[in-house]
Amino acid sequence: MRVRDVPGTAVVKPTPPALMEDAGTGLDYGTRPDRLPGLLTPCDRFFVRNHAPTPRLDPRAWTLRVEGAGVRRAVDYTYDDLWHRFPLVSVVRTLECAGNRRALFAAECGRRFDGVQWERGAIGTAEWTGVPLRDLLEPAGLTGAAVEVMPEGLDEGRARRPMPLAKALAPDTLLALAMNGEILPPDHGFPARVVVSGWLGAAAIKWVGRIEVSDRPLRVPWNTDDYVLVTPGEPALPITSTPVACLVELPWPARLRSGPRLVRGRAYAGEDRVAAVDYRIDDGPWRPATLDGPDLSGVWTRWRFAWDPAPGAHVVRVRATDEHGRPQPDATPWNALGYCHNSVLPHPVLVA
Ligand SMILES: Nc1nc2c(c(=O)[nH]1)N[C@H]1C(S)=C(S)[C@@H](COP(=O)(O)O)O[C@H]1N2
Ligand SMILES: [Mo]
Repeated sequence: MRVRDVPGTAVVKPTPPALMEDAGTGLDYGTRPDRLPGLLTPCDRFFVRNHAPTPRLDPRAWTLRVEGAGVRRAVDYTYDDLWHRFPLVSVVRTLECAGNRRALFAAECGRRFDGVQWERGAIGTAEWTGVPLRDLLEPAGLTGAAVEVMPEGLDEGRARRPMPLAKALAPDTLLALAMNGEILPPDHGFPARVVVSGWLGAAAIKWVGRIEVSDRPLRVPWNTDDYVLVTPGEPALPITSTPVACLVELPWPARLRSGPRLVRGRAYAGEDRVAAVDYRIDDGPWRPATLDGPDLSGVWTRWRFAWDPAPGAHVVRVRATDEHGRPQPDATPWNALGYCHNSVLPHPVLVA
């Protein structure tokens, strides 16, 4: 229930260019890849993807309702209930927008895609603290007919995206109340947002006010029209886990001083683990980078390699491979909405 109709602000937190890249919509900001201090992305620079302005919700009047044909009774929770009636768990999980790198996908295929023109910054990792979704569903009495679980947001447009019951019951599917040890910031879903380990960002519904448990598969815009892979002659495929890719912690293009240095970055493979990261300088051989962990699904892993570049223009390529032996491709198969781009990127580096 939306209680106090204070008009939303497009994005509440400051989004200075020193930390964030403006995606040009007024609602969406990426994290600058060269401003990542540690494993976790601090809240002040975590990317924001808003389909509508950030709503300002009053936690004293906010309630969460669990209902639907897949439960015996509807249950309402207050903000206080969430904090005090359940054991809270904390998990570190990465969130990546399925449209991350769309602008680079367009450059690769030579044609523009509709949608937010993301560079590389629509990905971040936080420690999320909250209540496992299964603990919130249980008091409503799941029936044997329950099939899908669909959190719904209180923003304009009521963002919603269903998941199968099994994913909703996974111990690391949470209704998060805090992010990196702080009360969830308004832009990231205060008072409560869902975290769905390894899945595209769109499943991580912010400003949740209702959770529907259905007795049949649900079709909503976010699994029919958006957040689907559309290719000619094929049925639209809803995106769940995102494919292996990596992020180099350098601006694009990068300008470096000569002299030995470490090149650092992260690799992420959605619900899969990252098995290896290799790098290549110009036309040189592929060599293994060092993985610094963590070695977990649903979380990016850090990697590094040492480089002592000669002055001049260079191209650095980094390629991650997931635990099933699938490497990042040289080119991503085209899909109409420009999702899930994970090609190896030719990173331009100019060394003075
Ligand atoms: N209610 C609501 N939830 C939402 C969205 C939204 O616009 N409204 N955007 C989704 C998308 S597409 C992404 S990628 C993530 C972004 O989360 P963040 O803004 O906390 O980084 O939130 C998801 N949850
Ligand atoms: Mo997204």
